[in-house]
Amino acid sequence: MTKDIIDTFAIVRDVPESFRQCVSTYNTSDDIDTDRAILQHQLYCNTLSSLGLNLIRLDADDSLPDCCFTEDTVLIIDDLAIITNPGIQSRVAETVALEKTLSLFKDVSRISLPGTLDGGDVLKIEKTLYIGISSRTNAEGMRQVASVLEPRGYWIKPVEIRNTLHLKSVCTYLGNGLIILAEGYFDVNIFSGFEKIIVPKEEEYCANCLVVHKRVIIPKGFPITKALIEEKGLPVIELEMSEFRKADGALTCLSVIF
Ligand code: CIR
Repeated sequence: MTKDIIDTFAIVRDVPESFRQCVSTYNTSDDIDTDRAILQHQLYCNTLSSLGLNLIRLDADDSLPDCCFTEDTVLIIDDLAIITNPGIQSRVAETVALEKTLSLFKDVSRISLPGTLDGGDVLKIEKTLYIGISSRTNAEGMRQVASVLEPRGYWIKPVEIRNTLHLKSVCTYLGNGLIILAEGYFDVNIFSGFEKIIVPKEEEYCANCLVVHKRVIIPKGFPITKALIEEKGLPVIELEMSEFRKADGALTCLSVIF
């Protein structure tokens, strides 16, 4: 019998006043509304708390416009925090605060140049880490993760991705062998052994979902995908994510859960 390990903590970081200066490729005429982003972030935090997670809430840093996207800065695997080396220079200093906090809880290891890695490229399913090789994460970053985790019994599998920011921008794991993904961004045969929900083209943003204690949090406004998830018997919670979407961010990006 396998024992479920229950996630207890979520590290989040407040939205900085400088959020509008974040890195973004999102094509919109609609500027980011920072006040609305702060409100959406608060509702996100409230939701994680209401699902039983203890929040570790870090202060925003206005010199780091993307700092609310904590997922990219660290991988937490068992007793180890692997501090990443984000693949865009403006985000590298975000790791400092995360390392300071996590060193209170975990052993620490670091990805270093020439390796780069964003946490959004790492999809962990049981003992396997699928790592997106992307514009942010390179093969050397992946190799460094492998050198730390393979001796601990993990498997590392590269996934070449295209036309999207991160692997998890287009693919997340819902548990019990079920993956949700958008087609056309990587070779989906890598997940041949899994049951899949394929999101319709017009709802691709909903391929990034956040599972907390068997509830699936999805972005608001994607009714087809919502129904597809509910058909699998999974309870869904919707959250408005409009301002984070404009920043190329999604639900998993805003926390590190362990
Ligand atoms: C960036 O481009 O790095 C941020 N604006 C968005 C990061 C989103 N993070 C994620 O997908 N894990």
